[in-house]
Amino acid sequence: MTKLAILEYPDPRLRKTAKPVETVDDAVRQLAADLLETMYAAKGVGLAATQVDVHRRLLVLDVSEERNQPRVFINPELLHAEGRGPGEEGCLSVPDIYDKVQRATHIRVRALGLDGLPFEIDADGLLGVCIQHEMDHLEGRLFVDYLSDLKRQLIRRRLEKERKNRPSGRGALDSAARGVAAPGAATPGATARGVSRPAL
Ligand code: K1U
Ligand code: ZN
Repeated sequence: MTKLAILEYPDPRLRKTAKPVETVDDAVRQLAADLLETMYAAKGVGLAATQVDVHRRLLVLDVSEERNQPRVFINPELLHAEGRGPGEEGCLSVPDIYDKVQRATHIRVRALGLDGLPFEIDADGLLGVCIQHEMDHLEGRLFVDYLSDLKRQLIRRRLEKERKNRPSGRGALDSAARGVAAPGAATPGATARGVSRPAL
């Protein structure tokens, strides 16, 4: 498994729309494993392929306290949404920023699992919020898009300033120094470990 580099706001690659996964094959299963490793290492509860510069419709989650219930959603579709309420959100691509976002309180989602078979799930609470947040990533949307222009501008400035003050000063591009594969390494090309992977 490979820990991948997570793109950070306002990187324009976070704005790409992901394409459907055509076949659930070993390359897709490897990507899911790498996303889970990356999510656990970053102490997140979810991660979308977009965040590691892979523009395919795949996301992973684990909202369990014990961190032992990984879930993988391939080509997720929102079948039903109802209710509306605020929830506190964070994002590994917008580090150390948390704010309230209004989302549907109950959702039903259909997706493919790692076996390529469809499943459906009803979700509310953190699981429901997290699925909606990750599905937004696949559309190139970020939770900060729901905040005011002023807040978004302040967040952008704060993150840019913090990135400049990092020892390397190169932010998400400095993957090798952080021991992670370069963004986009899961698409054709070499990772930081020099392993190339077939296109999805
Ligand atoms: O970057 C991501 O998409 C992952 C993100 C998922 C998420 C968490 C909470 C609400 C919506 C989406 C995170 O894991 S942020 C970090 C985190 O662990 C966390 C933040 C707030 C509440 C619970 C967990
Ligand atoms: Zn996010």
